[in-house]
Amino acid sequence: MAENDTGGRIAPYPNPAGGWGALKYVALNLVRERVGRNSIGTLLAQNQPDGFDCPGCAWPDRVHTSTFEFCENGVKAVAAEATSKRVPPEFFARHTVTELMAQSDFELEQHGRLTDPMVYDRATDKYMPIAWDDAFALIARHLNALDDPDRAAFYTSGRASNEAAFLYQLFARMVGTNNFPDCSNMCHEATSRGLPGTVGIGKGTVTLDDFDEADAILIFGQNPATNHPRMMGLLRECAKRGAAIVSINPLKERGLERFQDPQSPAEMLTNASTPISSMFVRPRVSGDLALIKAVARRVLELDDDALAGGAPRVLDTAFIDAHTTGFAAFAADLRAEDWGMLLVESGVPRADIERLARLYASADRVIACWGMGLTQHKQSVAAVQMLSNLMMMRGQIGRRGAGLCPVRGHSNVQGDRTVGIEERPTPAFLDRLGQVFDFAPPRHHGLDVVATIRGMVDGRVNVFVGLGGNFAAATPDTPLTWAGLRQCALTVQVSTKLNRSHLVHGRDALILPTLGRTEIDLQDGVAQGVTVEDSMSMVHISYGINRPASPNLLSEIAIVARMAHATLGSGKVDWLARAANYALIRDDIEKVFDDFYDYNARVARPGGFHLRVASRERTWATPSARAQFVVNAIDRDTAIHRARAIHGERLLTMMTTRSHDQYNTTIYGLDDRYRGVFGMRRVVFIHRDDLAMLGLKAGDKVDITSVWDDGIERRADGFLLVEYDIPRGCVGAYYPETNPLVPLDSVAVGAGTPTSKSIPVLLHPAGQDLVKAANT
Ligand SMILES: Nc1nc2c(c(=O)[nH]1)N[C@H]1C(S)=C(S)[C@@H](COP(=O)(O)OP(=O)(O)OC[C@H]3O[C@@H](n4cnc5c(=O)[nH]c(N)nc54)[C@H](O)[C@@H]3O)O[C@H]1N2
Ligand SMILES: Nc1nc2c(c(=O)[nH]1)N[C@H]1C(S)=C(S)[C@@H](COP(=O)(O)OP(=O)(O)OC[C@H]3O[C@@H](n4cnc5c(=O)[nH]c(N)nc54)[C@H](O)[C@@H]3O)O[C@H]1N2
Ligand SMILES: [Mo]
Repeated sequence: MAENDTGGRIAPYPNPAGGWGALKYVALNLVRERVGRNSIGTLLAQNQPDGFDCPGCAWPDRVHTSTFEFCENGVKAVAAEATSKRVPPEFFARHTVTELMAQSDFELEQHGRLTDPMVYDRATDKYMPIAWDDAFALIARHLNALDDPDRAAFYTSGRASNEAAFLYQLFARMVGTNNFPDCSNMCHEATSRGLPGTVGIGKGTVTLDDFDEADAILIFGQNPATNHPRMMGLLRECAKRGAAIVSINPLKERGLERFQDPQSPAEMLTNASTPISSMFVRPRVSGDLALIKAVARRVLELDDDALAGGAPRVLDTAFIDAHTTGFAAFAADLRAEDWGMLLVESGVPRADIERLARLYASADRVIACWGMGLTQHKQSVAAVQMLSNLMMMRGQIGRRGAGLCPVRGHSNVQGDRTVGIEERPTPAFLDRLGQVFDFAPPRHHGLDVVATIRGMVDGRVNVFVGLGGNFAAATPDTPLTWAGLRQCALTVQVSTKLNRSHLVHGRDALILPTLGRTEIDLQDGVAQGVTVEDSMSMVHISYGINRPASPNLLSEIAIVARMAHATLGSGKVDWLARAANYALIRDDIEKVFDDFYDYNARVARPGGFHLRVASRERTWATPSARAQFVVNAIDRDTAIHRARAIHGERLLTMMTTRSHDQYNTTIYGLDDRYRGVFGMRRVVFIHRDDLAMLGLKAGDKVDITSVWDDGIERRADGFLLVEYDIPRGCVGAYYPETNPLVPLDSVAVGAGTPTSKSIPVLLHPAGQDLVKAANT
């Protein structure tokens, strides 16, 4: 056990994930947020037929039709919204923005819910109250003054409902831009850009029922016990009935080792737990493309053996012949690959590759899941496509019990993209939108997150509107991003809680407080529901049940509608009518997207409906109308390779992940108990031999710099070293503290995702003169 000077503690956690530990933390959170007894009923309405969709994550649930499903981190997300703490105008009167900047993200979150619209006042460096109409007039003035609509950017975070997101994209396109940076650009973009090239659509192909029949479940780069806890109950069922679960992750995450189900009285009373993964494959950070390629190569060779020995084929040749193109070139590329290189690049011992290949080749039905461990690297698009190739080799797509399962983050991030939050819209979509609303949408592509930041820094983008999220903290290259935001003429944040993005602002700045999903949304006296699409393409309706945090909140839809009305008038679209009745927006969505036929009727059914995913039906929306095997070479000239050539083994590859007590940039608490970290966040997980190699020891403080070729020094200071079971040459730390280290231009090829899970870094004893150190 190690103590640090701020009272933090490192102590391995002996218990399984879930269980009594989870219940204890739930109680702690309800107390911390001072959630009143009356609101505790809220928790029971989570994911119920007449309740709200959990704002925690995008994992689907069967409980829209059955019983309450317990989820520790879902409770935290709900408690954070249902908190009785408030940030009223008097709070802003007491603090300048400069003062608030000195507070940590954790402290900012603790103040509670925003209650009134606020405008920044330069003279006092404080936010002052503003009437809603005046706020909308200010936005309209800025937008209408732009010489080019592309000087505005409209950010979306994935909690926005389908209705809010649809209205928002319509508004921005009527203003004249496709600048839609969104959280997805930093998240599953490699999935959304990679899968269309192989199976025709950038979504998963499985539903929950498929898990009941899968023989093997491969989990790449995902930490479900923390980030998708409702997935754990399902994995436990799968493990219990004998399905093989494989964790492919540099870390042995606790939840993938053992899980105690808080819903199982037997496990809770006897303090028993269920082992989850039967196999751990541990690539080095960013080694997945090489690993998957190596497995695919072995599957090909196992098929050669079968063919030679007269045994049943390993490849699903019927599927390959009837449904795919490109197999010959793909197989030739695999055969030409150098084994030594695959072993080095993946970091996985040959025996583990062999075990994984044999397991995959012998399982009848396989589901492949993946999270951020696969998507936040330079070659993420290639890795997603290679996984899709591997699954296609054995026809594991589009049949029961098998398929692709990207596990999304924000509860409606998938739905937002479905309804048009897309900086690269298709011509067909634009045609339809233009027809339905009688206008000419802009045709040229817009800016994603990284390009928006670049645009702000260059002074091209100078109005920023954020529909939720925390752009200033979630994005890479923090000092550069902040400089970009600060040169904006106007920044607008539609938010529920105080965050960094309110403090790093443009010359004019607005905070527009909004209802959360747990709150009753009355329009014209009628409670309105909003719809969301989960990670498995189920669309359902969500009704809030709590009293709004303040009488002066507007719904996101009302905010978008009134912003649009003030900017564009209501000649073409009756914005305010839509804000008064959200069913009208669902009618609009139905007119623009065929798959939403009978939207209002179908969403009224318990559990909602499944949005068609063509690849699930083995219909391939690719140019060839077939699933396409794609050849992807392994890039051996990445920033990490180049930096290692200069710095040798001192160069480490850093992944940035979530702790157990945070929701992205929202920090609920300072513990990450499954990884044994308590009361602190500035830690670096590192292998014992790397500590020795660097002449450092656990408990030492280090400053971190990243290596990039533009001569800018990027650093994050004062991190405690924690000896950890992590592959050599790799280190781990938490986000967002480490975002200053991610170079803006370091992105996934073909997706633009910041490479926040493969940052080349050097560690220096804290306080050392880094320029001198780098030269020694
Ligand atoms: N409680 C809670 N729930 C959340 C969130 C939250 O912050 N808190 N965030 C939401 C959002 S937006 C998202 S996107 C999801 C994120 O959920 P996850 O995808 O689970 O995200 P992370 O915690 O960032 O990282 C996941 C895993 O990737 C592994 N990893 C790192 N590098 C590599 C690699 O190179 N290869 C492989 N194979 N693995 C690697 C890490 O060890 C870690 O276990 O969760 C959503 N749900
Ligand atoms: N280094 C590094 N960077 C990363 C990642 C990483 O793994 N490593 N992960 C990336 C990923 S996967 C993602 S998705 C992004 C997340 O990026 P964002 O989505 O921008 O960030 P969040 O932290 O989820 O946003 C939190 C804020 O949203 C507001 N909010 C909460 N609920 C609501 C609501 O109902 N309505 C509105 N209008 N506002 C609300 C609150 O004010 C809160 O402060 O970060 C990315 N950045
Ligand atoms: Mo995400």
